[in-house]
Amino acid sequence: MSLYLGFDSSTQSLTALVAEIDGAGTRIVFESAIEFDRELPEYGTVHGVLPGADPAVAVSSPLMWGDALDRMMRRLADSGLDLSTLAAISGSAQQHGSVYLNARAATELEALDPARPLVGQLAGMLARPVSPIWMDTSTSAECAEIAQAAGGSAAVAQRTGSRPFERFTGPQIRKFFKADPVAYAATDRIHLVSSFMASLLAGTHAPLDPGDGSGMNLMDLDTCEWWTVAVDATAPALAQKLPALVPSSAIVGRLSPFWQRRYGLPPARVVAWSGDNPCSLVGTGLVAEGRVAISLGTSDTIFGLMRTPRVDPSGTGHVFGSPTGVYMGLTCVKNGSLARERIRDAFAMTWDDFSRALDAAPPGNDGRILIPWFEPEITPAVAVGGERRYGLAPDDGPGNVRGVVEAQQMALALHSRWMGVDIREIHATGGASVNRAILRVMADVFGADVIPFDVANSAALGAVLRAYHADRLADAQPVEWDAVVAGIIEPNGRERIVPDPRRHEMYRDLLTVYAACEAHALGGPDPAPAIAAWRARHTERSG
Ligand code: XUL
Repeated sequence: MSLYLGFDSSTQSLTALVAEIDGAGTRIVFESAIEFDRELPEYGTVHGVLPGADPAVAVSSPLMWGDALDRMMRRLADSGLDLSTLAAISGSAQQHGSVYLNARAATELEALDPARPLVGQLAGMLARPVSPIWMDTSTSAECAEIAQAAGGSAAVAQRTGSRPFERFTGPQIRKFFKADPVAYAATDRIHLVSSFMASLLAGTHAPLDPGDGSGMNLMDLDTCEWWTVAVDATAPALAQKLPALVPSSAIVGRLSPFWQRRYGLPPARVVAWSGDNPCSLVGTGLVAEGRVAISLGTSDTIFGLMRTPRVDPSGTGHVFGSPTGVYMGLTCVKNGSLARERIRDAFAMTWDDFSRALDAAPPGNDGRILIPWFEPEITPAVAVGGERRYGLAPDDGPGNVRGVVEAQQMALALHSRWMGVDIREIHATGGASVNRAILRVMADVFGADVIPFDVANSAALGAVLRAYHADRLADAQPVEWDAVVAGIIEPNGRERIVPDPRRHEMYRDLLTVYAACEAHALGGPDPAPAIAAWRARHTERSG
């Protein structure tokens, strides 16, 4: 029986999951997380982000991510697990974030001293001390410049799967090149968080997989190669600085001598890392078309597998590569867990209080709407944060709790229509998916069964399963994806949450009100008539 290790390097924490996998089944034998703010306070992050004056800028520390990896490896080595049968390692990482390494990195990654912590040896390899991450919304000018040079937003979307987006790596690279051309010139390799972490494990520059590569506005979705037009439109000499693109199942090396000697680990295969959403696709078992998953994490995302790419004509959604070799559609809402926390903290609630408050306000919230754009939003694009309330008093605890939960689910429903999936079943994952009260709202808004999973971190689970899949492929004993996800992705039938048809009808109607409020918050007409009409219809019905 072999062991497989999967990491999830997310915005706020690093998780490691180890599973024993053989033909008969999968058993999770180790799970641990390092929360950056709490366990690595010396880096000074708040929710995994370095504080700064400009709310549009979001950067984090690549040294902190490396430090967390070193500490997690020690935890694993001290866990008492017999790691001699560790066959392969892969990982998932927050998407879009970039790490800038200088020319010394290539040799220094190979010659790390196992007697010394990783972090001290990493500092000298950085061409830029910070990494812009997916929460950054500061590159609208660069998006416009790239669009113009590459034939327009629609052309970029058609080729790369997404129109130029502020958080995507291409616009971020362009901003860095413009702001600090000297440091840009001294950059030898620009990694995503995923390929950076894989490089640390393998002790050499690791390539990128198409799942994460498609989050850059630089990759041709069709060929899975760099699209020269976008590369040239982004920054000079960029082609030489980008990692190679390889299939998601590629073995990028072996666990380097640094880790072997430092922690007595075996030379396990290192499999290409991918983005957290592509990994979650696998970790929620979505290896066939027709179902979707909703991940309630720092960002809330809705995604599903696509056999052929259908690009979003409205420009809000994305098509990424799927680790299974086809495509996935995704919509990302930025005001996810931090917006829920904002409301919870404003009323000094625990999560149990939050669930009780949600149940204390009526479904539909009497037509009162909260637009929870506490921070600048991605979907729809909102450059300056600021929440809006329609008929909702700011001091009404249950009303605001229901307001934030309903708004988030309605936003996901509204902005995922472009995927064209008739949603009958939703696989729920991410930290907040343990909250059944939230999942009930999800079921009612979508009119779909919601299936929660025992393993909330589907991204780390997806990384474990990808490691297993690639390892078997490398041994010329390939396992079909259906078989890889069978067993572990057995939805827990007992907990399936079934929608209430009457409530779903009500939410379908409320969705038009929500859309009117969103449109108003973006500068459109007053939604008061839509709200009043909804109230009249629903008071009549319940009266
Ligand atoms: C997806 C996105 C986020 C990050 C962080 O496009 O920006 O979901 O991957 O999790």
